[in-house]
Amino acid sequence: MKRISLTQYLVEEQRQNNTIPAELRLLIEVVARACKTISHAVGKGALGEVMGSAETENVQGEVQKKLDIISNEILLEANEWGGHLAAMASEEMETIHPIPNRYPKGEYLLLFDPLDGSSNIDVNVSIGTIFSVLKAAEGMGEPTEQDFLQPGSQQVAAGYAVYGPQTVLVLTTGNGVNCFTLDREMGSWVLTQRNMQIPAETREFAINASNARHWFPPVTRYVNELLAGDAGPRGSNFNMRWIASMVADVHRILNRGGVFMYPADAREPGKPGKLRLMYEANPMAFIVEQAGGAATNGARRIMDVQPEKLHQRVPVFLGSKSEVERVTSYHQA
Ligand code: AHM
Ligand code: MG
Repeated sequence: MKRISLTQYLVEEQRQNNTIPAELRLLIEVVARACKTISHAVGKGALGEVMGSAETENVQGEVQKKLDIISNEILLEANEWGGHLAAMASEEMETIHPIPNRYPKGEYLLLFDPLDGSSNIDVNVSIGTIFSVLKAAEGMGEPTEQDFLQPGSQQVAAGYAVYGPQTVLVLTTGNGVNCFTLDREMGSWVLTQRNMQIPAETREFAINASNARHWFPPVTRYVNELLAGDAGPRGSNFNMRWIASMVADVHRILNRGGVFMYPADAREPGKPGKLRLMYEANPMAFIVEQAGGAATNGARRIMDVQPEKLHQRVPVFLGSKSEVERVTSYHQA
């Protein structure tokens, strides 16, 4: 089988479909290279002195792991000097990171969750990196937080890496979804799945059921119907999976269908769900839609939500279209 590298894929895509300008191609390659470095650090585990807590808190008040901070640094350093970016924003940093004046500036904005699934780092369960690319407004001066507050529909690229038994990179530039596997010996990304499509029908769902007592009625109704199995209104048995790494749950759904939910619940009204719109929900929604699935916040398409804050949280329902449409319709009933 002829191996197609990430570089070759991007160059051909640029030539044939004109969807990837040269600067964006460079950006994606730099992010992919950073993910390779993160994968290496993650893979060292206890041998790399990278495990455990850094004893600091991020802007969300969550205790940071050493690998959260290392991954953030890797992405910042890799992307600073290439000339393709105006600024970056990260789940792990309070405010935006403009490109330092000593480097040339480009027209893109990069957002990332450097290491998603933090609770799984120390227990050797799959974790990953999620990223989203926006275009800076024309004639933008010194970048501000405001420049990042664009709805997900404005994304020009999004992707995630999973550091699991294999390291994979899943990418969209708005022309379908492709998966690349890291060849660890060669150090290169090889195209291994073209035009991924989420199966429309599914018998699998993902939700943290320990929060069931806090759920709002539409979620309770939907999950109860699934749990009722073939004797219930759905007339079919459903299986449940919850990895607690969104990257791994979404990757499973891209490959064999399913629905992923992190709803808002009654615990903290000011905190609608756990996942962040800009670093997690938007890029995953872009990928899922590009693979024929759907992603909503229960009321509307996630990518239509106008962001108000960089670190804003949003309820998430994503995956196979028919299931996402059903649970969304229960919110409107
Ligand atoms: P993180 O970015 O701090 O790792 O949090 C996001 C993660 C998701 O990957 C995952 O779906 C969710 O948190 C799991 O949350 P919980 O521990 O509440 O089940
Ligand atoms: Mg994270």
